[in-house]
Amino acid sequence: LYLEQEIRHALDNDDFYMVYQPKIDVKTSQVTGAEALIRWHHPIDGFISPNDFIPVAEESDLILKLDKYILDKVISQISHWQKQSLNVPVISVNIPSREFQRGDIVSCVQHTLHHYQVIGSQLEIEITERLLMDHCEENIKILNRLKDLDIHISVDDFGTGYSSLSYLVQFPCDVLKIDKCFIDMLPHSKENCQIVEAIIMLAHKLGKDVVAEGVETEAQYQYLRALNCDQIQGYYFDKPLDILDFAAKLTKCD
Ligand code: G
Ligand code: G
Ligand code: NA
Ligand code: MN
Repeated sequence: LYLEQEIRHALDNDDFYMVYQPKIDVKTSQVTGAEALIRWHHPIDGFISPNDFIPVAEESDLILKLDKYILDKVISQISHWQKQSLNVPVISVNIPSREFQRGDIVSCVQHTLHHYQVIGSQLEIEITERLLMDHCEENIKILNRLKDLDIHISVDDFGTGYSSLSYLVQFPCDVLKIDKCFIDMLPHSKENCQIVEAIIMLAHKLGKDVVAEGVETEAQYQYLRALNCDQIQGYYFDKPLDILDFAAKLTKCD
């Protein structure tokens, strides 16, 4: 209950902020995307991980408020960078699967994009594999409405859940993100190599792009490059960056 009250307080005080972790195009080595991740320095307790407070928010309707807050922060930031004539890549936001069942994600996103005059194709929503299973028909409708707004959809932590391949085929998603746990053991574990290779082939056959997350070494990067993985996200290139450091990576429009 303490944490729940503190989250409410932090929302009112605007104590959260977002950091942005670049996604690198394997072929061109350019930053072609970024994942927005929330951070919180509590005035007394110090840094609190989203691993600790997101689940608390998810237990109540607080998550709906938090997601609106995050969407507002990220979309206003995109607009701000664009006003500085920066080439802003596609920015992704994590939306927990409960949001799809309880909140009105589509109208919230649509309203916020319109408010800041940002086009839908600037935004990506990272959903979890769990969403592919829960409330399947309903969720497909919602994802299709997001796609109608030109928003990209990616499936996060792919390979760790229990999505069946038939759901994957039905789902209107553009990107699969291979979970870090498979990347960690590359290229030494033969099994993990086979899994990663199979996911990349599957994704490409389905017309989807693949992002490898948690890439930390040159050897992992080279291996993924050889397998034709599309994008890389991980400490090997960049940690999540604050807004100034991230903006410094972007080129200017001419
Ligand atoms: O960035 P970090 O490794 O600390 O994130 C820890 C966990 O918290 C990850 O599972 C990540 O997906 C989640 N997380 C980070 N930022 C957000 C956010 O803005 N919204 C949601 N729903 N989850 C987030
Ligand atoms: O659950 P999700 O995939 O959204 O979580 C992403 C989390 O992974 C973020 O908290 C981010 O800080 C973390 N992360 C990103 N790249 C790396 C990496 O190379 N190594 C480690 N250990 N964590 C990473
Ligand atoms: Na994510
Ligand atoms: Mn992930």
